[in-house]
Amino acid sequence: MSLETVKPSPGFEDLLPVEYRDLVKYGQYGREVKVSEMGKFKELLEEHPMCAGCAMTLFIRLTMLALPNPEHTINVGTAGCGRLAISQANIPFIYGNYGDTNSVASGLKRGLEILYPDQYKDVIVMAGDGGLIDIGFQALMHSWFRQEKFTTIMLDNEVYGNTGGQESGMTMQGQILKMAPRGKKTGKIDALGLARVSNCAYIARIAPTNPARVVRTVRRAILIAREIGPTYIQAYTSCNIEYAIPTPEVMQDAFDVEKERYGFHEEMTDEAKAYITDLEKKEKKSQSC
Ligand SMILES: Cc1ncc(C[n+]2csc(CCOP(=O)(O)OP(=O)(O)O)c2C)c(N)n1
Ligand code: SF4
Repeated sequence: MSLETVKPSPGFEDLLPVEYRDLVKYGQYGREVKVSEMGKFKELLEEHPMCAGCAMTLFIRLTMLALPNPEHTINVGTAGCGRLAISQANIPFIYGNYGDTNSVASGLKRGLEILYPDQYKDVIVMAGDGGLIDIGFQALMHSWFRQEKFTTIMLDNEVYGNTGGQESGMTMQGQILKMAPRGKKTGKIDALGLARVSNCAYIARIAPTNPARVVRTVRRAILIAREIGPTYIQAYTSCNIEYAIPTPEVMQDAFDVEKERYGFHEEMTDEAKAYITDLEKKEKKSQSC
């Protein structure tokens, strides 16, 4: 997809559904949007079938706002709750088999680089903690070892939400779940540490408590992946169903967990730092002109 394919052909505009026309006229394609503008433009993600109050949905919605070039972005997902929303957003979605996301994304990114040498095409994997750290572990690690230039976002709800509450490698030790009635025996896997020893160019841990920070973090990860190397974001996106968090308390839970053990953390290689600092400086300058 590109800006040209998004635009309706002359003469056909009136025949297209109003939702599509609005998306082209008032959407995100071809321009940057800010969190403060939410409600004043047509978002890439407007409908989803996820549970009421699910923090994962909020995070995905914010991720969509962060895309530097939605018309040149492809999302790779897989089985799990997140894909229910991601696949409904107005950017192309590829369903990798459960466990295959990072292999699919590797091939896709390489192919796009060959096909479009003059245009950045952003590839993002967004998948659950089970899909990435358990069943997709090998593909995840090897995409990092090979230094594949795309962003991996783990939607870390610390459980297999979509299949009714099994423990994952990211579940905390001792946690009792519907299908882990005796509590998890082993600790939470240090996925951030694994990303670090794999030389990921940019690594962040975040909870969806500060929308502008989510947008800035995702944007940085995507921009750094374009030029420098693999980037990884681990996002606390609670499962209010499996963790029995009442819907009105979902955000309070995010603040509490953030304070206790999921504080914002960002690190990057020196090369990534130099690149993003320069880029952000240039962007600021062009905005003030
Ligand atoms: C190869 C394979 N194994 C198992 C499944 C069944 N399955 C579908 S979703 C899922 C769990 C999803 O958990 P997670 O990846 O943590 O995402 P969440 O639903 O919690 O967002 C499983 C085991 C599958 N679809 N494919
Ligand atoms: S089961 Fe959990 S993670 Fe899945 S949509 Fe519902 S609240 Fe969200």
